[in-house]
Amino acid sequence: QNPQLSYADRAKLPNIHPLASKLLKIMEDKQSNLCVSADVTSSEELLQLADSLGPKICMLKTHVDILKDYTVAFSQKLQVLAKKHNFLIFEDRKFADIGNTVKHQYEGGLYQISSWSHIVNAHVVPGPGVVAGLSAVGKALGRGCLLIAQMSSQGSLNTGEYINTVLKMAEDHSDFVIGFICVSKITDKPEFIHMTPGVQMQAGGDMLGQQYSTPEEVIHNHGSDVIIVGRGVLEAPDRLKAAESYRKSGWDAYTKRLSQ
Ligand code: 5BU
Repeated sequence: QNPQLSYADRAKLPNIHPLASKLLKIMEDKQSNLCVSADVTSSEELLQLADSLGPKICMLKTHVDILKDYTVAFSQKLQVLAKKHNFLIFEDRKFADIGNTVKHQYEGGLYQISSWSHIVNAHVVPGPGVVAGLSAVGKALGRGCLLIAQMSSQGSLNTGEYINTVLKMAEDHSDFVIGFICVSKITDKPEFIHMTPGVQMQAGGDMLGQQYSTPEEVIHNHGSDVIIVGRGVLEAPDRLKAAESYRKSGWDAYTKRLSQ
């Protein structure tokens, strides 16, 4: 049986993507496998969240298209905070079009996502062209992409054979794909990072199909690497305290996994 590699061990693997290595190193250094999903609609509030929760997280996930007041200055301030607190930015854009279109969506438009987001994600439904298109923009900038293997929501259609296709596509583009969005670990290849949304302290769901597992289930039982938490932190009376308790739960589940 393979011994469990630590985040630090994986950061040093010979074939690791530099951005994956950087993230794993951040996780080890900050003892955090927590990504906060900053699903707020004001850029001021998002920046404030990034500054206050920055020390607790390895990554901040955004949906820039829900901001009512996005500006280029906002994206610059966010990058400054990412440097200050040593976290990566992940724009959860879920690209899903032909290569030529996603290339423009990634690089251009109002948001110019490739200029400020370290990581983006994509659905594989269009076939390998979606990754090739994103890679044409992001690779030279040292960016990374996550492929959506499984969604957290009820009735999600990406099951079974779909996941094998995702794996193959990731392996074919390992110079740009650094991992997966998934419910549980889908490959033993330690170069890929598994990230899981749909996390709260209590299992359950919301009224619109979201399904929640606990940090312990996600990291320890299902072998994922990063917990992505939105409302579990955002709707808590004290967001900083909540972020710290998710960081601690995620980290404890990881050290428990390592010690087995
Ligand atoms: P929540 O408030 O913790 O439920 O937010 C989860 C976030 O993760 C939210 O921004 C979703 O858009 C995002 N998400 C998800 O919930 N499930 C998925 O499969 C993917 C993204 Br991909």
